[in-house]
Amino acid sequence: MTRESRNSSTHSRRSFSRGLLASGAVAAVGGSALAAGAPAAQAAPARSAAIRRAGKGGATRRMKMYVEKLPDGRMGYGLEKGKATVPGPLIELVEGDTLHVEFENTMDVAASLHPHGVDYDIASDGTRMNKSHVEPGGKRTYTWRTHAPGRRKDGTWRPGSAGYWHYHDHVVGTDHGTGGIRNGLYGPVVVRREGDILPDPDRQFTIVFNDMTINNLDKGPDFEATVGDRIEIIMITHGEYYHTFHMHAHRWADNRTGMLAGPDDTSPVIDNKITGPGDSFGFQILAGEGSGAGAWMYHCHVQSHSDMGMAGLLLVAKPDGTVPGHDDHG
Ligand SMILES: [Cu+2]
Repeated sequence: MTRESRNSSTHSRRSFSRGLLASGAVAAVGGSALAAGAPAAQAAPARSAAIRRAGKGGATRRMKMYVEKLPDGRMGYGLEKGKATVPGPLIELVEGDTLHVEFENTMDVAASLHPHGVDYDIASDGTRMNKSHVEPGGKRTYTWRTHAPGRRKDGTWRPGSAGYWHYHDHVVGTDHGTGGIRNGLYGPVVVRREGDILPDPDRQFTIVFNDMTINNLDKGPDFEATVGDRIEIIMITHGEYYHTFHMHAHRWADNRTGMLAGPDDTSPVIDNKITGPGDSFGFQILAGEGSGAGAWMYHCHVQSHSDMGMAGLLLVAKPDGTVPGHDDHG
């Protein structure tokens, strides 16, 4: 676990979000939804009135992924050598896309990349049990495929790949990756369906409840937005405990997208969700909708857990940049 101050964790997370947009390496992958039919996504202002939607899938994409030991003892996945982060980089796909991940293990222990939610054959499982892990200094290409929903030959309905998923190590420490996950080897995957509404491009936040930490930090992290931003939260749980994820002043639908499709969508609307190891979900909110700017808490709602630090802030600024209730911003 690291001891970063609240402010530095905010800063690093923001830099990471912005880095995603600027990075050519990610543009090929993280920008897949943007590249496939969304108009002028990167140039759109934070509070653009225009809704951007995911385009058509079917692309073949390649990315490099490095697994590294960080100086503070954590482990991380990164798109470039020396740039590993906890959580690892966000991988976005559209149903129909195929992704080849050229994976390199720079550590002195074997490691892997094991995905949830996508289609892959046994060679891309990322476990030692079927020899799809990567030895120290080794490389391997993992291939993930995705598909749109449709009717099977037998008449039953096959769900598509779209959803809020994740990846993690399955090798470090034990054959279940217990040591890797504990040290930070996890990250988010979002698979869109054509037509899905896309969030503001630099307002995607990954929150991982891992044992008694959030993102392997002792406190926070905090996330920054401006009133009206279309934020996407990707929430993943790992480790030993069950938690409840709660966000102040914002609600979401308990379904695939976290949003209601229309007036007849009967999905439950919630602001608190029980979540256990290996679970993931996500949703979009408009920052401060109905409640305004402020330092809005999010936290585990198991009282002893939040008391022990499983809490952070969604800092929703007014258009002038100030955050009511937050000292750092006056
Ligand atoms: Cu908890």
